[in-house]
Amino acid sequence: MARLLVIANRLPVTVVKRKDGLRLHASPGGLATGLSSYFKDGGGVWVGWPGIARERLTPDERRDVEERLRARNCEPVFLGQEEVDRYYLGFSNRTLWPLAHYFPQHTVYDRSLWEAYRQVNEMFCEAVADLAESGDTVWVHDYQLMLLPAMLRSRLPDAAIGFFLHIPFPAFEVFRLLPWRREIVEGLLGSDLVGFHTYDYALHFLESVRRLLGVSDNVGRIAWQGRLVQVDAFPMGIDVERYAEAGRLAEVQDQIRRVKAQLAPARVVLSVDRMDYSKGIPQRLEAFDLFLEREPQYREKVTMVMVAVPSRTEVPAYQALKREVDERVSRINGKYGTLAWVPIRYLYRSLPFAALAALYQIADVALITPLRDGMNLVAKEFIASKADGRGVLILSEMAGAAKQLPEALLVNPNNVEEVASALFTALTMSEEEQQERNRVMQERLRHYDVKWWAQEFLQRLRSVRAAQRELSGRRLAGVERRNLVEAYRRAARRLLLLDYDGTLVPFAGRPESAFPDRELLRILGALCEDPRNTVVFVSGRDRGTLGRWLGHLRAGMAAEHGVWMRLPGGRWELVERADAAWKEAIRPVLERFAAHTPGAFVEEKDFSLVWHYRQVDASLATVRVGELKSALMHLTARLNVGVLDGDRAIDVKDANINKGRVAGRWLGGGVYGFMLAAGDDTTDEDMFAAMPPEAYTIKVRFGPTRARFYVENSQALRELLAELVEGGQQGTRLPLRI
Ligand code: ADQ
Repeated sequence: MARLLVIANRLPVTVVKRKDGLRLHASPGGLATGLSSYFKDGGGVWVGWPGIARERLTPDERRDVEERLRARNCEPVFLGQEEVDRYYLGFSNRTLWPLAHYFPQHTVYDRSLWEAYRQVNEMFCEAVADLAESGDTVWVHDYQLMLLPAMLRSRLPDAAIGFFLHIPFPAFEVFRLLPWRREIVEGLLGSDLVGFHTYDYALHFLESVRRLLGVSDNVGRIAWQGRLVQVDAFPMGIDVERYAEAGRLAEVQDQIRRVKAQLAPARVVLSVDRMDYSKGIPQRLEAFDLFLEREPQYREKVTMVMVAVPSRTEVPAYQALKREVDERVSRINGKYGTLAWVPIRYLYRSLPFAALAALYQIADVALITPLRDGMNLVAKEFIASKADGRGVLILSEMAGAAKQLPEALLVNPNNVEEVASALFTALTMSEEEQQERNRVMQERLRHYDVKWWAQEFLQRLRSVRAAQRELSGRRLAGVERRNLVEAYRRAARRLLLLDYDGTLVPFAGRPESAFPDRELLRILGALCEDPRNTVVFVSGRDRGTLGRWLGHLRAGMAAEHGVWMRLPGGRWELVERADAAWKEAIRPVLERFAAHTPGAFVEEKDFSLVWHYRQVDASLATVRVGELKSALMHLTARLNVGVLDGDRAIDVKDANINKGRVAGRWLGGGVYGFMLAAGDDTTDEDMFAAMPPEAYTIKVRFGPTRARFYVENSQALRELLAELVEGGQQGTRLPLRI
């Protein structure tokens, strides 16, 4: 049975060693709830660390733990204390976490921590590789395991691998600070599907891929190492029912009564998070201070209940934060408190579900103001808890959740004045307005709950795999390749239409350095010498260069996408009655754009102008190409001029000219038993489309295309042509039909 393997730093079960033996504590988070249906009947296995250092267990205990965990569908990865310190508290929480939350000042760059991170990712890889069976789906979670997808890909090339990041993916300007940025990005690209909470994070990731690896996406799809990788947003939801119905539980009602007795009649502002510098707790306290200062009528009328769960207490930045929060709380309580009223009730601990649920019920206002937060589930839990629709959420616009909860009072957490005013607005908001806002949010939370999230992700993973299979099926290999060689061998007349740049030679920094090498000339020479062959070079290049580089071969040529043509051994002829008067209008625009874009330059041919941007910084190129295209769209509207997207080049030329017409001319010139067209960029797609269905059309590069087949690169095409040269010679020589 195909299973779902969920890989996360922590298992949903924690092992605790007591004097009386080992205990297993379930700590099911949102993830476990969302995936529960996949875990029924052994349909899922969870792989992760069980929360206890390896050296604290004897070999017997370890076996015992293993057995007991397996009975709960969990597979432990045992980590030693040193590994936990370096991989988890170290690289994960002192490097990746602060960087992802835009705290470069807390970010530590330490090679030994990185090394530990890599090693622990390897350990996880071993564990998963041992466990995985063919057909299993692997879903890796979060920033502790960002190298794992690529590691798994090399061990399990055919596995379905998904990755979800629970924290923000930062803008490239921040991410680039990381010395191991490339490894991290490549690590994630081992997946078939990479998911984030919001589109912003997905776009940040795509930008990093573009800038670090030079690979652009097509609507979130990246062609990487012969595979498609999909990148998209999947905002994580919560178990809405659990919170919506909690108010009815006797245990929760009991809690509500007790807390109310303590706090009433004051109104309650609730703040709940892990004690983490990303959560903006000091700023929140400052805002509450300002609010009490400015609105003295609320003193003794409002109490802030602040729950902060201890977190990563071994990390220095967290210790400093704890001291700061303690001090601020006492300062405010000292400043405003009375014998009858404590302005801030501060709990530094984790709460059991019933206590937390009771606070969600009681609170009039939830003040959730992280400086950065991947999503923030507390905000969602608060809204879902409000069965009667009363209650106001003040939410930081820096939390991923703000994208889904725009009806909340959204604030900039750094703007203390704005947060203080939002508190006033919240406390004076009419019940109708509260209910109106909450109803909309509740409906949305109900629809996009945590089950939806898990299903949506896994469904998407399946569809990416299907698209991938379709495309990889077109790789020219095995029997298809043998058929091609055989068809070539048997044919009495053959037509080969070959693009030049990117197809026969790899791209060079400047167009003039991509001249043909000796090996290529040898292969092409042999192809052209065979009297059964009609070889045509179909290029966007100018005729001068083509003539100089390939003119000595017995081949046909088409220059500037078919403006000029030359029969084998013949002279260049102007075959398309092209117009070039438009150039005067277009050239200055292209030149102006080139002047403002370091690395770009304009190439002028007889009937076309080309704006090259191969050497332009990738993200600047994206911006400039968009601007240039829209400028050209206006200018070319009344001219009969087409704008073509080449490979890192924008080609402007007479609209009637394209490689499809070139193909048509040569096809019309004879009857061929074998036809082949090979090219690498969008201008070659016209040629593919013009070929008859039985022709062998080959895209030189993996990616979406109209061609029937693809090969990885120009080297692979050369190998194919070399094989044709050899195979073709073994065939019987047939008289040439004229
Ligand atoms: P966290 O940073 O931990 O999670 P959050 O999304 O708010 O932040 O999740 C916290 C969870 O812990 C909630 O389910 C909440 O109920 C619970 N919790 C909080 N305080 C508690 C307390 N005192 N006692 C008991 N339980 C408490 C990371 C990212 C988030 C992202 C999640 C999920 O940082 O941005 O939303 O993962 O992807």
